[in-house]
Amino acid sequence: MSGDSTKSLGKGSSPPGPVPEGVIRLYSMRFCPFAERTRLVLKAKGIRHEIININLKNKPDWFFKKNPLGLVPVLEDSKGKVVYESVITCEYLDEAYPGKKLWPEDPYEKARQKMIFELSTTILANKKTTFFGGNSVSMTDYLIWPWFGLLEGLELTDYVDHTPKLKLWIAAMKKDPVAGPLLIKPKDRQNFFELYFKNSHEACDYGL
Ligand SMILES: N[C@@H](CCC(=O)N[C@@H](CS)C(=O)NCC(=O)O)C(=O)O
Repeated sequence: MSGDSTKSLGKGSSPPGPVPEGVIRLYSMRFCPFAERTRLVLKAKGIRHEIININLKNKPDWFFKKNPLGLVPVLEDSKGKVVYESVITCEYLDEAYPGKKLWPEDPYEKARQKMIFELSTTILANKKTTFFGGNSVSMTDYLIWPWFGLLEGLELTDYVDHTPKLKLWIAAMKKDPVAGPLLIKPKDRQNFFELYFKNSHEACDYGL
């Protein structure tokens, strides 16, 4: 799994070569919560992958051929198949690759978890289990988690003090061997935002 911490490719860069056989490529950006969803699923399922970071403040022209919207995350495989939109990439990886299933196999259970995902903010405070889908981590947790990292970065976590169940979930996610290590230090995220909102071409490579 290479590329998580490599410098981003920007305007004027050459397009990367073909994706090696047996590997899936993720076009990402280190501070993007949407791309973090896909990175969590790749890691949770143990999928061999490489990451190419894109400079979102100075995008390469070739990137629009991967995703006409110019957004990360985007997946590309060795056959040239491309998938974008974070929830779609996560669902695709879960269905197309073996390993731990992050959505339940049972159609009703899956529908139920998707309803929980849609209603997550309301359900957060009232849930009865540690994780959203039960007592172990599942897709819903990974889809929601990046936004909590973001709140930490913005030092907006005070409201969690009034929702003990949410507090327990955050503590459990921080201990998860997939999600915990991907958490970005609040200071790094703040410094990234400062550059990003100044439209600095250096923002996406902050800290490298
Ligand atoms: N709906 C998209 C949103 C993705 C998105 O907004 N990604 C941001 C980075 S966090 C992006 O690529 N921004 C570049 C831009 O807005 O030009 C998804 O879920 O994948």
